This record gives sequence, C-alpha cells and structure tokens, in this order.
Amino acid sequence: MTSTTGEALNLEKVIPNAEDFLPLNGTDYVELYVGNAKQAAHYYKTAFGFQSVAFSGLETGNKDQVSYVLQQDKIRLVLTSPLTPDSPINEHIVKHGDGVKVVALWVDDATKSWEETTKRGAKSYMKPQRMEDDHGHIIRSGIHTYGETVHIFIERKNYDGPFMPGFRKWESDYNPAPTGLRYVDHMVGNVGWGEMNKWVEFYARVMGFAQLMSFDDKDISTEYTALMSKVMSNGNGRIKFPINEPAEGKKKSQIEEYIDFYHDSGVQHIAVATNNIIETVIDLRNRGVEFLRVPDIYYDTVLDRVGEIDEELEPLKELGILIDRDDEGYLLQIFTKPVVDRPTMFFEIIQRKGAKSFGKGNFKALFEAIEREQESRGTL
Ligand code: TYF
Ligand code: FE
Repeated sequence: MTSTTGEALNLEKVIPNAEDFLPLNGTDYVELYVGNAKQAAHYYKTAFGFQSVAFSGLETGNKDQVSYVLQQDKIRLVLTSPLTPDSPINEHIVKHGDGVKVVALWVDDATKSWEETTKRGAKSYMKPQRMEDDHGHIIRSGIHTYGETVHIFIERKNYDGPFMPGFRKWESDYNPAPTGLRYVDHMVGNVGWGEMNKWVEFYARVMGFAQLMSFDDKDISTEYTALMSKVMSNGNGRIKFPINEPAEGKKKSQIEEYIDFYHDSGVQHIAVATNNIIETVIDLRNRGVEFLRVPDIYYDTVLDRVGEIDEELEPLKELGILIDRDDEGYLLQIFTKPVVDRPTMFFEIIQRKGAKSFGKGNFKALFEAIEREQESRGTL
C-alpha cells in the first residue's frame, strides 16, 4: 500500500480492481452516549438545526435507556442516556463524559459484513441480529474499534420505518430550521501514543480500507505541540477515518489532552459538509455555536497561498473560516470549540470545492488556535 505526504491519492490507482469485501453505502448514524439525551437533543435541534425523527424510551416500552434520533439531510445523530443505575451506559459516561459510542455504517448485507471483518480479526460487539416491526426488518451486527468505540453495520433494505424497530416516529412541535449541513465528510479518531499504525492496519486488514494520506510530526507541529495523522478510506471514498496520535513537543499535544480527559482513545471530531459554509456558519453562530479563531493576519497572506477563490475574503475573515488548496481544488473549513463539558469532541464544518484533502495548509494556524484554548484551560 502506497502513501504520500499530504497529497490525495486516487484509490483506484492504489488498489486496482481490488474486490471490496466490505462494501459501504455511507455513514448510517452516529450515536453519542450522553448524560441527558433530552437536553442534548434540544441542543442539536436548536444550535445545529437537526430535525426530530424517532424516539425510544419509556413511552415505547424501553425501560433501560432512552434514545432520540435526529437528522439533517444525510446526517443522522442518535443521543442515548441510561434510565437505570445498572445500565452499562453509565460506565461509559462516568469514564468518558458525553461522547461517540457508535459509528454506524450502512451496508447491504450486515451478516456478511460481520463475517468478513471478524474472520479478519475484528472483535465482535454484536452478532448479526434481525429486528422487525410493522415497517419490515433490519439486520444489524457490530465490531469493536479503538477505545470503547464500535462500528455497527446496518442493513435496512427491507425497512421503511423512521429509524429501526424499537423506535417510533417523533413528532415535535419544536422544529428549528436546518443550517445547511448535508453529510458526514469524515470522522477522526484520537488514539494513544504509538497506536496510530496499529489502527491504520486494523482499518486496512479488517475493513479493507486504504491509506489516503499521512502527516508526520514535521507536517503537524507548531513551536510547542505536535501530532501525527493518517487518513484511511474505504474503496468508494464515502467513509474516511483520519487517525491521530500525539507526538512529542515542548508542550502537551492536543491529542494527549483529549486522551487525558476521555481516558481512552475515541472520536475527536465529526466533519460535516455544507454547500454554503458562509451561510451555515452565520446561522450556527447566531444559534450559539462557538468556533475557534485564527489571528486576523492569517487573512493577509491566505490568497497568496491558495490563489483565486469564488468567495469574498471579507466574510470568510469575519467568520474565521479557513481556506486550503490541493491539486484538485480548494476547501473551506472551520472548527467548533468542544461541544461537551470535557475538552474532547468537536465538529468541523467543511465545504469542498474540488479538494479531496484535509486542510494541511491550515494545520499550523489551527493548532496554534487550539493551543490558546488549551492555555486557557491550564492543560497546555
Ligand atoms: O481531519 C483532519 O485531518 C483535519 C485537521 O486535531 C485536523 O480536520 C487534525 C487534527 C485536529 C484538528 C484538525
Ligand atoms: Fe477534519
């Protein structure tokens, strides 16, 4: 398997005609274990513009846990809280705080997905199981990945309900407008010291992913902190998982800070795509979402680096949106502050205009902005 530094690779050239033993249609849902799912659901509706879709809890006969399902275009979020002291979800929350438990992947055959991955060494989380109701049936199965995070494979070709059996449609009178978020572009995992290659190999061997890019500590370091990152992608490019590990610097890497507070490897950021980042970010800001900011001087030279772009520079500067270019085009991106109590999970808003990369040209300015946040928390 080949890799380059910071350059996008054409996967078809990397694995010509390779048979995909794990065809993936996309991200099915992302499930967070949270302390108060009702309030978290309100936050994702109000602040991010997600729509109410489905519910499971006491009213549907579920006495163990409560889940709210929210959706915005192709992005589906599930927010789950325990209802009893002996639910294992409690332990997850005690250890990690609110965070991503499940990155669910939409497949045509959940049984085959489980068989192909477990026979290549994945640890099973859930054997293939069929669940049915009036709307048909789904089949799901699951495997463990880094930390306590899991992948659940969802086969829903014989199902037309709002989410899956066990859930019913959630009709709410409170429906804030969407903010233009469209699909999950990538989801990033932070893993412990020296563990990046182990998880890169896991995605290659167990799930048939290929490495798109690699960034070493020389690419990703400021005067003070460093990290390393490799981007893994499935064959059709719909699922992209960068994996970060901390690297040695004068001060504490943001990845180490994450691991210190999450007490484990876990999902660091969910990058969501928009077709109009300026409108989306104005909307999100008006709804109270807080973003990281780079110094204004970033905008003095950015066009020398990225060349001509369709957007006016002034609103990008006003909002703190970052710009980068690769061989195929450019991208616009911005990062929220952590959206949970601990300095762990955050969102990236991204608009791609041809570029297939991840914003390498912004890493230094971005990581210096993160250091200022670490400084303010006393964790640098
Ligand atoms: O997903 C990426 O690789 C980019 C860059 O802590 C990035 O969004 C990498 C690490 C990080 C924040 C952003
Ligand atoms: Fe990202």
